[in-house]
Order: sequence, then C-alpha cells, then structure tokens
Amino acid sequence: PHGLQDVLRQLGVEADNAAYCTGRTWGGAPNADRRVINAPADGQRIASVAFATAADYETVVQAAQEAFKTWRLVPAPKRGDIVRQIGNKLRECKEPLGKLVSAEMGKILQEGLGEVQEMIDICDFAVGLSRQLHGFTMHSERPAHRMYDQYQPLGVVGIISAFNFPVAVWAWNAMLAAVCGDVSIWKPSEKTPLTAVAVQHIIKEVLADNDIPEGVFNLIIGDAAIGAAMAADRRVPLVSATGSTRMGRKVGEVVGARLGRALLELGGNNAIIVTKNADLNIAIRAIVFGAVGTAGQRCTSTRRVIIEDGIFADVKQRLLAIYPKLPIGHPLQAGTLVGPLIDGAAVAAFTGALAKVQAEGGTLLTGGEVLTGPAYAGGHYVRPALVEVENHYATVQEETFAPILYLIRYRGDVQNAIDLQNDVRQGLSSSIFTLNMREAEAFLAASGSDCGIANVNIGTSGAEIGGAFGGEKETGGGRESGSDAWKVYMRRQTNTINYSTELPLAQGIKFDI
Ligand code: UN1
Repeated sequence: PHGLQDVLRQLGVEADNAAYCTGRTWGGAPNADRRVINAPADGQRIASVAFATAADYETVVQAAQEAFKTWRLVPAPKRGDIVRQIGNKLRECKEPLGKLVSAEMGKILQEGLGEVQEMIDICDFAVGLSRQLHGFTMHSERPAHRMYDQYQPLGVVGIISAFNFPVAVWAWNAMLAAVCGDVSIWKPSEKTPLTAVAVQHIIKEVLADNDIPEGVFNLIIGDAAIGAAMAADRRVPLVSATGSTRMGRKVGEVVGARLGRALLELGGNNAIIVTKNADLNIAIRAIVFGAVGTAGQRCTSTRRVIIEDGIFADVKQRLLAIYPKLPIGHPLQAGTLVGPLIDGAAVAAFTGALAKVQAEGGTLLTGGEVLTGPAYAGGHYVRPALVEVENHYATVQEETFAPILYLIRYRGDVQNAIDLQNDVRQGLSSSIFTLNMREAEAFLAASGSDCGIANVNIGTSGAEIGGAFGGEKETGGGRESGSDAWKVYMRRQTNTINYSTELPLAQGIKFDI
C-alpha cells in the first residue's frame, strides 16, 4: 500500500533483511533478534530489522575509533565537502525518504518531507561551518608571546535519537560532528530503525565514492541496552541524547559519573501566551499547528495556551470551531493534517492523561476519543483534545506526548502569564503573541521566559536549524543545531607560544636558578 515497497527499493532497504551497522556492512548476526516494524497508520508490516548484540556494539566502537584516527586529520573544509555530498544525495532522495519517515513514524507527508529538508539545511549549515570553527586570539602579557585557542576534534560521538524526529535530529548531531572531525555512532529509536537504515545506505555511498572509511558514520540498531553501553563507555567522550526526561536523566547520570559530556535534549512543556494585544488570526494558526501538528509528538509541541481573561472566551470559541473539523487520517493521504500516534502505549498515555486531568478538575471541551472504524483500522488514531485547566494540576505539569492542549486563563499584567509559563519543570520552547512592544520585551527580559527558545508572534514548534536548539531545567540544558552549538563537539585548547630568547613567567613571578 502507498507504494512503500518501491520506496524501500529506491532507498536500498531490503524489507526482510533491513540491517546495517558500523564500518562493515552487517546483515545482522545469524542469531540476531529480528523485530517487525509495523506502520503506525494501519498496522501493516513495512519490514523487519535485525537488532544488534553487545558484541556488535564492540565491533562498532572499534570501527569508529579506527576511523577517527584518519578522519580527524582530514582538513575541515574537506570534511565539509563530504557533508555537502551527503546533502546533495539527500536532495535526490527527499521524496522517498520523506515518505518512509511518514510511513514509519506516522507524521503527515508534508512533515516527513520537512524533516528531510531539515537534514539538507543542516548539511548546508555544516558545510559553511567547516571553513570557520573559530577560536579567539588573545594578547599575552609577556613580550614576544602569542596566545590563542583552537578547537580540535573530540572523538567518538554517541547519538541517541527519538522516534518523533527519526532522522533530522541525528543529522543535526552527525553533520556538525563530522565537520568538527568527530566520528559518530547512531542508535536510533527502536521504533523507527528503518529510516536510519535508509540514511546509512545514502551515507555509505558517499563514503565509498570518496574512499573514506565507513566507520566515520556508524549505525547500530538496538534497544536501551545499547544506549546504556554507550553512556557508560569512556571511549565515547560525548553522548547526545534526545528523548524523554526519564531516559535523559539516566544517560546524564551515567555519563556524568565518568565525567564525560552529555548533550541532552529532553521533554518540553511548551506554552503560548496570548495577550489582548495579539493578532488572533496568526495566534490561532500557531496554536493549532503547535498542538496538533505531528499529532502532538514534537518536543516543541504546544502543550499549554495561557490566555488573558478578557479574550479567553473568544480564543476558546475559535479553537472549538477548528478542532472538531481537523482532518485525521492516514499520514500519506493528501489532505490529512493529523496522523496517528506512534503506538498503543502512546494512545494509552493520551487517554490516561485525559482521565487524570479531569479527575483533577479539568474540563474536557472537545476531542479525546480513540478513533476506530474502517478508516482507522490497525492504526493508533485519536481526536486531539482541548481541556480547560489550571496550571498547577499534576497532569498539566507533565509532558504527555500526544495532542492534548491545555487552556489556562491569566488575569492582569503579562508578568502573571510569564510566571505561569515558567512554573513547570521543563524549559524548552515558549512564545508570546502580542503586538505590544512592552509585553514582548517583558517576555524576553531576564524576568521573562526561562526557556531555551522564546519566540514572539511565532509558535513554539518548527524552529529553523540556524538557531541553537535546546532548553533549560528538565529539558537538559544541551544545545544542538545552529549558532555555536558546534563547540560541544570539539575539545578546546588554549595555546601560548613563546618566540623570545627569554622565559618570562606569568604574573611577574621571579624564579632565578
Ligand atoms: C523534536 O521534536 O525533537 O522545532 C525536534 C521543531 C523541529 C524540531 C523538533 N524543528 O519543532
């Protein structure tokens, strides 16, 4: 159905032997545990994938370490040229890869294509970066001395990615790591390994064309045990993990215990503030895309809308006019805006959160049904829910990875809205809709939003790759993608060079021998 077998063929993925890891092509150990990947849209089998063992992990790390020895010496702009070729291949494969993302993850085709575009964009960004990677120069206090700092490749970077952005978030990490002279080991979500296999085939071709060892980009498909091994492994100086706060806390603790670096991009509880000075036409568009786009499964999805009392009823009515008409259906079907959730557990989390929030006093305004019937057979479809709540409810304080939007009222000054928006444990993305300059600046001030992303008249989701991406508090503190996020992928070194015939000591210390 939907030509998926053609898509797999175009991408070089064998439906019954989809496996790939490391430096050497790997079809899966003969006794490998094989998992069947079913489409979240209709339960149809897409392919089966071999899972790696602890021994496979060892092979992968060794291939990565070996490749690092040569890759770190390749001039950065030449590394950038490899990334440029990967970006070009992704341009050629945008259509089938976007379709596979959509089929395997369940996001609508437009968003699947958007995700591949995000990969292409980060490739372009990384190519430019490969001629930069700047350090500073400083003036030495000593005569005929020179000081500067330089950034050197770090080593093996472990990348643990989540199902919801099965390929883009890997690209943010792997492409920056590559131009920085690092090699990477990718452990994709066990829910979405096929897109990873497809991407690895693309990479493999580029590496072969350029005589670069395959170990520069490694893929290992496995379960949480592989992620745990990576977190504990001193040969992996940086582990970048995207996913739930629960997962990230474990990774962060284990990496921290060995004083390694962890780049964590975890849960959000993102809010949009709507003041009486908002342009409601654009605010409503942003709220709906943020809340129901990707069926509420982005870490940047809008979970809360904090609305000024005087316009609360109006905003609620406008949302109530849209929600019941949202086209929910197969993600590859033209016209669909809301696809399925990833699996049955996600549906259970959705219904569980709705039951709990109502028990706490929340009012379900619309939606919340689990959809059944022929159009939804075999899939994990729900109707996005709108719930009127108070911010302090335990359920509202949690991130539920599903399309539930909480409407919250604020009274008085915009600072009251900002305080509510900050009053959660997570700190990823936030926005305010207002045409009033004082309100906008209050939101961006030191006493404003405490999130890693704070937008004005733009929703919480759909960030461009050029900015640093990540958040504070339980979101984990890491920054990926644009701006100077590359620095975490390199080791920093301060160099002082003496070209005089004397050895003056710093701080004017006399030490005559
Ligand atoms: C994620 O959900 O993990 O800003 C990443 C956005 C996308 C990336 C989301 N560019 O919504």
